[in-house]
Amino acid sequence: MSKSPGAIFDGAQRRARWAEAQDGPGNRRNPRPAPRLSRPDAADWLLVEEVLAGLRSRPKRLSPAHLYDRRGSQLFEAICDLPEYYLTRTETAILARHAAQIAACIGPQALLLEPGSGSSRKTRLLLDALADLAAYVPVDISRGHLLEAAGALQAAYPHLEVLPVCADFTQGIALPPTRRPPARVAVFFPGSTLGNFDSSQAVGLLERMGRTAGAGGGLVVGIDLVKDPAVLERAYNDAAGITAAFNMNLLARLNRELAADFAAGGFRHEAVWVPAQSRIEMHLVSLCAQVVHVAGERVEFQAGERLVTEHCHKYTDQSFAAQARAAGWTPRQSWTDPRGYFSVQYLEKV
Ligand code: AVJ
Repeated sequence: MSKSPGAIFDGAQRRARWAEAQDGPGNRRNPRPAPRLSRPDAADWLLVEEVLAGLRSRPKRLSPAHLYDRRGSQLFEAICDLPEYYLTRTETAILARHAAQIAACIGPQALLLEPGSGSSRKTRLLLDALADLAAYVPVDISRGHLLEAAGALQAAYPHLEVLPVCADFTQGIALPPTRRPPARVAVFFPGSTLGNFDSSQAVGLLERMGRTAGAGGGLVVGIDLVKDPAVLERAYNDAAGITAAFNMNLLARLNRELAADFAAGGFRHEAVWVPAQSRIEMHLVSLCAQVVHVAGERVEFQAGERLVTEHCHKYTDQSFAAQARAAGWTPRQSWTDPRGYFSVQYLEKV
């Protein structure tokens, strides 16, 4: 990189400034090399406040974001390979089959931003079709997982600028400075993660993504479609019990990180299709009347009481288009699989 004396910031300085702004004053004395991560403790702070608020609400509820600590992220990876969990396989097949068309929608020299990037496995299908990407920005709340995935990706795509951001993407994302100015920003939001958000939250999230992408920005989003309830319920009640372990891991995490004392075996996993809301609901059902302590607070459970841990909304093309339009996005193109199980949509912010 050439240093022009007149320039206020070169790339490295801009990057350091950005990282500092993301990290906040508490971390200024502890500089680390770029790429930097935003707000290392933000997730912990959110955890206490959100968990206690959720346990005081009726029904008791926890944000599905808390399912994804390191162990939870590993279990989710295992879920993706389950025979019953058709979502990942189906979406991957759609992306593989239509990558060239999707890349053509995104256009040249884009910055590709992926909220909740996890292992970035599906991203590679797009990266292979997007030869001249300005940069790839994976955003994930699980720091170790994010860094591992970003490192592997950087090794596989040495010429691509990979800029990982550790953050809760629901809080909005500040774009890191890139070496090459992007022609546009395209948000990649696969996996039906959008389905975790209730309708008004989903609209808010899509709006924030629209603000991040800006006018002319793009959105590639994967949504799971409404189908036979038996197929849906099987996908969240797998025979091997991995989804149950994923759900139950939340309690182990609370025990570990919030000094909670959930008894092993005090709850069971349940996943039910709720047609009126067009969603699968994942619950932890209390097996007996019990008292649990979480971060110093006493929490009572009745026998059979449900703690809601996740909502997984299923869409039709129409219901999704209505939500996207409400958030200022215009649907441009969509792709599905032969069974019509899953849909990948391209939208534009005009
Ligand atoms: C990652 C939110 C898309 O809703 O299918 C999988 C999470 N939960 N099995 C989904 C999940 C239980 C998954 N998403």
